[in-house]
Amino acid sequence: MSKVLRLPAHGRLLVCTDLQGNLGDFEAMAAHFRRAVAEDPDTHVVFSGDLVHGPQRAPEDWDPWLGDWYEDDSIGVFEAFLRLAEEHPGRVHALLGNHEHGHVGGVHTAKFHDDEVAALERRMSGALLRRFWAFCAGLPLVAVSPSGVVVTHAAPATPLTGPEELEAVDYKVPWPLPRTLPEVLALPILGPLLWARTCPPSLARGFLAALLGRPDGFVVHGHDIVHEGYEVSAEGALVRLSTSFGCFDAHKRYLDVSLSHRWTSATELREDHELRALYPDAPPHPVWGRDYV
Ligand SMILES: [Mn+2]
Repeated sequence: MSKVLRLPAHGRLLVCTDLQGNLGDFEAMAAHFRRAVAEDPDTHVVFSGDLVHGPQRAPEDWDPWLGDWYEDDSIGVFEAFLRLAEEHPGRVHALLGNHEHGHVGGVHTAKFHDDEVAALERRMSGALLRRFWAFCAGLPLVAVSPSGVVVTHAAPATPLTGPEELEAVDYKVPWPLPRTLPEVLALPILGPLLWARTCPPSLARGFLAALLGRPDGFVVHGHDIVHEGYEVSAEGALVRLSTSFGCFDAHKRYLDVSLSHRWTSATELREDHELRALYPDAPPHPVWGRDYV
């Protein structure tokens, strides 16, 4: 399985980040995708990793930094993803996130359980678990389009000479697994691409040049929460997008871009055109961390 997903130079691309087991948000995204397909059958959707591993907490134990309450349904999201991919062959894609990576040789995350990998695997039947392992092991790391739009899970905080370096990555991290965030980030390529919150413009532009043969375009990534829904950074080389996890419904955003356009910078992205609300009818809500803490 290739680590680099190549998207065509025509049609439309939707990008959705970190769902972390939020089935309601998955269904909202699937509805946007089905509507886009009805308008343009040549539409692709990329889920940029972390489909799984959410909180299982009662509403009274909820924290406001987690956005609107939901209960983890990682298995439901995985099964719904498989159904959507079956419904639209070759058009529904996912990248490896650090949460999927834990199931196939990476560091086990410990956000909502001491070991989220073990906690999810305990809930799966043997047949489902084997299917999930094969799914995770086959996920690409990066999606690339000639339009200049590149999708990663976390920020591309790594030097890169070309796609062959990504193809050579082994998801099985050598033992002992790193234990601290600095140790994780020090893993070549996989550490930054699955865990980095941001990166300087020079690295982002170098990453784009290594994959596109030119330093323009932009990288869209998730992994870290933007409570406002999105943030353009690295002088237009990056847009950090939050479609689901950690946001209130009013702020959740997904990307909807033309693949026939040639993008030079994320500063070209317009609110309500390319940066769209997951829930356009959600009532306004103050932004956590900005309007209140
Ligand atoms: Mn992540």
